[in-house]
Amino acid sequence: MACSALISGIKNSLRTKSFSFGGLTTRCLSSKWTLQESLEEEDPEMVALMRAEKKRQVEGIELIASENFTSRAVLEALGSCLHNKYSEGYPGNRYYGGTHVVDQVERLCQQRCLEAFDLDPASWGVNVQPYSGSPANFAVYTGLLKPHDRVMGLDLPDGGHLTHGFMTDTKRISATSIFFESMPYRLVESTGYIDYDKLEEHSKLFRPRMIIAGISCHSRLLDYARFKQICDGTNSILMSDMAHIAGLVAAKVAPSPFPHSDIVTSTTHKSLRGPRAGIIFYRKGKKGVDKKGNDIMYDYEDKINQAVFPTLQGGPHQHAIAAVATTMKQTKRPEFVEYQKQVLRNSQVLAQELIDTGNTLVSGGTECHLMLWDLTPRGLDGTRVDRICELAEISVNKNTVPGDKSALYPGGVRIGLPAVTSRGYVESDMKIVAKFLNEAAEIAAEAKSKTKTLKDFKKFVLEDPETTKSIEDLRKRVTEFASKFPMPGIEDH
Ligand code: DSN
Repeated sequence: MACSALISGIKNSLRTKSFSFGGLTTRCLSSKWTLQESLEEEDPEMVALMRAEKKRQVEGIELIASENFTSRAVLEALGSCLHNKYSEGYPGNRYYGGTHVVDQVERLCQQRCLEAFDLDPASWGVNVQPYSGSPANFAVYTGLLKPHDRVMGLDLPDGGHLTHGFMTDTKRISATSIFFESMPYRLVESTGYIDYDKLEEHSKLFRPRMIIAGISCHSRLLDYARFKQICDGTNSILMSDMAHIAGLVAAKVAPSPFPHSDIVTSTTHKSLRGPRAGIIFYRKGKKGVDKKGNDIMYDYEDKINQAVFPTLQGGPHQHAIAAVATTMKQTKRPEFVEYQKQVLRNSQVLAQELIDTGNTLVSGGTECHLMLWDLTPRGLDGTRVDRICELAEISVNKNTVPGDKSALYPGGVRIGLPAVTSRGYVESDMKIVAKFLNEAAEIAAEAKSKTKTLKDFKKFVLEDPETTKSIEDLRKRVTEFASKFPMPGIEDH
């Protein structure tokens, strides 16, 4: 039977409650529920929420530095039949039957990940199964460290990520600090740049097994060569977490961590603009030669793969793996490279506009897709400005600035350009965005001057007639401006 005839036979028989294969007629689904119902028919309540979120995304200005608007192609891969398949194990060695197709999906994804970053398959391998960035990082620690081994990562209040070992004076927050011993490195408070000298000095005392080069909120490019030199001094593994800048790296508009790192982890949904997923690159092949002249080989591959499955995860999400493969293919388009360049141009212009209008950015500017706006010189804080921005449909996130005493009341907001650039914002739009941000800060300052506590402030901005009018006026202009730009992806999803 031709494929199309088979499909149309199945469709017809589903409507008539039964279908037939080789003469065997099977009653399988009731006439009322065919599993062909649209989401609209099946779950209108959820569709209403999705429409509300879509409207928010279309009408708002999305400046969360880690977010992006992925393509229709990626969303289609995520919504595909690959979602249905279990495939514990790795291509060619699975614990379930029926995996010959998803084996090809996963191999294609691995190949494209290596190609996206110009990596030689003899020297680098990649695991594409981590569900996202945090599981990817923890898989590296699980595979390459013993419990209580020591790690050093950028402190979270200074711009590092939770998974890089975050703990406070009284509590071990991240699992990285619970199961391993973590000591942070920090910024030079006066400059906002990473204090590599202190990292080097402390690494000689702490002797970490691993040093993590990665950021969640830092607007300067990392000096991977310096990290490597510090690691060499203590025989530490260098793991680079390039989640934020992976798209810039793939487009070769930011320095690559690969030449200096032993391991590179990433998410795929930030500047890369793919699905929510994680990936781990590891060195393989020859590492060097011992004193007797014998080759020393990297031993990361089995350890990483074992850590991802079966130690930490179960079945890989093949629909996400397919979407990662599509994303990696997209990195080879000239338009992708142009997009990443535009992200950088937008970031430069917005930073300069903010500075020119009297604002302070940590480190005095940016070299990447994000910046950290220090509101303390304006007598403000991240929480208040974030709240006004949110009411005006501008999404940013409150963030600590160097010298902050509490992560609960941070002094700044993080601003990133990947998402709006995917919608087509260019340099001239950045001037308008800067104006909106300044207006939000002015409203926050006015409301702060009329209230005592943060609780009072939050109530006041919802109730005070003059303030609500100012916010509504700003919100109207923001939504009118943002709605003009196209939205990638699937209309109505
Ligand atoms: N939540 C991401 C970020 O904002 O940087 C990291 O996991």
